[in-house]
Amino acid sequence: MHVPPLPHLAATDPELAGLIEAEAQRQHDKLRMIPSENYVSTAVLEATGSVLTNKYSEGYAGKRYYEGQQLIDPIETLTVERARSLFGVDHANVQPYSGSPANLAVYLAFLNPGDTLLGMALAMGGHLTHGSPVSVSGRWFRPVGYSVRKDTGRVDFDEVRELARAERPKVIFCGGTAIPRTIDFPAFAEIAREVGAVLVADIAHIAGLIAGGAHPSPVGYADVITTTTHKTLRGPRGAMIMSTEEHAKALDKAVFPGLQGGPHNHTTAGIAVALHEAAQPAFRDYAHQVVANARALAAALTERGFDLVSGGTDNHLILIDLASKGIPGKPAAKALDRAGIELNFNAVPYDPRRPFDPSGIRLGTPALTTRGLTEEQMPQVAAWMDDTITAALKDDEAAISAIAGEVRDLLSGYPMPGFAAA
Ligand code: DSN
Repeated sequence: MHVPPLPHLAATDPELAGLIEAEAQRQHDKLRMIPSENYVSTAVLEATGSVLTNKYSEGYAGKRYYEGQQLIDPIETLTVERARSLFGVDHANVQPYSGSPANLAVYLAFLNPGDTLLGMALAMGGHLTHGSPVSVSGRWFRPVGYSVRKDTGRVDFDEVRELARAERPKVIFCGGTAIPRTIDFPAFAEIAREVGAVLVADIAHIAGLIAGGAHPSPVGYADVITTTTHKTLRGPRGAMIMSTEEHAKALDKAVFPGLQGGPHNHTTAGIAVALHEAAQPAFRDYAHQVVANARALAAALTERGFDLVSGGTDNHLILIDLASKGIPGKPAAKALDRAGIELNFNAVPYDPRRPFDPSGIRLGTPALTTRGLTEEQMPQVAAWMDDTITAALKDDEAAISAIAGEVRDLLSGYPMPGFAAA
C-alpha cells in the first residue's frame, strides 16, 4: 500500500489510484538498478504532495511578482541555505524544474547563440544537454565533444586540453550520465583556467555521494555546479544551480525571468527535506554504502565474465559492454526487467551499434542501497544477472520468471519508503 495512503484519490479517481498503487508494488518487488533513480523518503513524498503546489511565486524571496509569499519566501530561503551549507557553496538557486532546464539556464547566462561549448560527448557518457547535436545545446551553440580513451574508458585530459586550446570554448562541462569513475575536477579546472572558460560541473549523478563524502567535491574548482535532486541525493524530481558569488546574479536572471516562470514550490519543499536528510550522519553511511555495493557488484560481475567499461567503478554506476556475452543491451535489459532486475540499455564508448539498440547496459546501486542491501547480497545480484542473460539467450522464460520470484522474495525482507505491505 502506498505511504502516505491515497484514500481521497481512491474515492475520486479509482482508476488512477489503482495505477499508482500498482506502481508502488512494482517498485517494491523489483531490484531497481537504474543508476539515476532512487526511493525518496515518506517525508519527501509528503512535502512534494502538499498544498504548496497551489501557489505561484515568480521571482525570488523578497522580490516576487505575486502576493501571498509570507510562507513561500521562508521555504525557499530555507532550501537555499540548506543547499549552501550542505555543499559549501556561495550561492544556490533551487528553482530549475529539472536538470535539462538547469543546464539551459547556464548556457543562457554565459553563451550567445553560436558560441562554443566543450562537453563530454553523449556517446562517451556525457549528457544530451552537454552539446549533443539533437539537443538545443548542440543546435543553438557550437558543441565540441571530448571522449574517453578506448583502452582505459577514462577521460583523456591531453585530448580535453588540446580541444580547449584549439576551440577556445566559453563553457566547459564536466560530468555526465554514464561515467563509472571519479571525476577529476582539479584537472578540468586547470584546463578551464588556461583557456578562460567557465567550468560547469554537472554532478546530477553523484550529488548524494559528494554530500555524503563518498566522491570529491567540485567546490573550489568549478565556477558553476548543476545537479538534479532526485538521483543519489534522494530528493524529488528537481534541480539546483550552485555557484561562486561572482556568477550568482547572471544565473538567477537566467533561471527567472530568462527561462522559467513560477517555481514549483512543492518541489522546493521536497528538496529542502532531502537536503536536511542528506546533512544527517546516516546519509554519509548511505553514500559510502552505495559505493561499497557498486564495487562489490562490479567485482562479482567481473568474476562472471562481464566486461565492465573502465574495468570497474569508483562510484554508484556500472557500465557493461555485453558484446562478450553475445547479447545486445536492449534484449538483455528487457529480459532482466522480466527477471525483476530493472536497469537500462545504454551505449558504451566506441559502440558499433545504434543508440536505440546499443551494446551495453547501465546499472547502479543507489536505490537498492536505500532498501538496505549490502555487499553481502551483491554476488547473488550478479548471479541473477548472469543467469537471466543465459536464460534469455536460450529463450527460457520459465527460468527468467523463477528469478523474478527469487528477487521478490529477497526484497520482501527490505522495507521500501513510500510503501507498506497491506
Ligand atoms: N535521464 C538521466 C539519467 O538516467 O542519467 C539523465 O538525465
